[in-house]
Amino acid sequence: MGDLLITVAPTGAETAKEDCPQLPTTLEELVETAQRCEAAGAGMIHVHIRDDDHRPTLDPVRLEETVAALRENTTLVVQLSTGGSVHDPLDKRLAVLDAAPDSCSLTMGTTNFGDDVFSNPWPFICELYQLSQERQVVPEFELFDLGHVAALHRLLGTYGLPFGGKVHVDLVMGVPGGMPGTADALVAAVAALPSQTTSWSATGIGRSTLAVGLASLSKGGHLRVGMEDVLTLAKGVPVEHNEQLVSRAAELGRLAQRSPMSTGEARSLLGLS
Ligand code: KMH
Ligand code: ZN
Repeated sequence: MGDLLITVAPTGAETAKEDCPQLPTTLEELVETAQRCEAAGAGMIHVHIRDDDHRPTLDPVRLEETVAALRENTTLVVQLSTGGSVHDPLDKRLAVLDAAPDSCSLTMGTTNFGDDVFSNPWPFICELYQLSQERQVVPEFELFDLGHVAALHRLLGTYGLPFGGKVHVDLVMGVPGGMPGTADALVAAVAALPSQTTSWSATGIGRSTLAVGLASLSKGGHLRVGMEDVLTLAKGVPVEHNEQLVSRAAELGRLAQRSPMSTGEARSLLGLS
């Protein structure tokens, strides 16, 4: 029996292929990545897709093809990003649910995102949440800041539990503009989570990845890793494949006497089975 959910976020929307040729941006690369990450211990994949020029897209046909290909070639829980890139309009982000993924990300507030703004106005959050309930898609609540924890209390208090009845949260820490990627911030965020929360994971952006991962394990949380969040294994050592990050997460888990969940166990954790 596994008790550690490892989510892999292999691509993201912020890194350019020309700056990082090993970033999986084509469907073939994504499927190959997903298969190797599943074998290394991942239970869920958080997906951003790219167009033929490797630029972020929310093209509905591509999204559907991606969900189908991942289902055909892996048993991972398929989570589509509704965050997209900082330049994606809200209507296209809502339309992501048309691709009928198992899960979708749902960010609980607007955040300064480096020099950009990641826009998540309250009415958009409410519309996306209600749509996820209607379409029977399990949301993962992305919290970039302590204010987002308060917004999650408000959302659950207003609209009730998600489809499947489980509340899974992911703390995204260390974005320039959000909460820092530190153990102290993680402890504060976890202490403030709504009582309805059934599971939570954390990811630390860039060099905060290890501090956040270790803090999460020591507080009983789950892990998200991947090239969306970090591009080096150590200073000056680039990640060559997402599998390395998943394997390292599984190894950290083993040291903490946790073992990776199977994809079936991940589905029950998230209320998908
Ligand atoms: N690309 C970021 C602006 C999500 O996937 O839901 C937003 C993001 C969050 O990656
Ligand atoms: Zn994302």
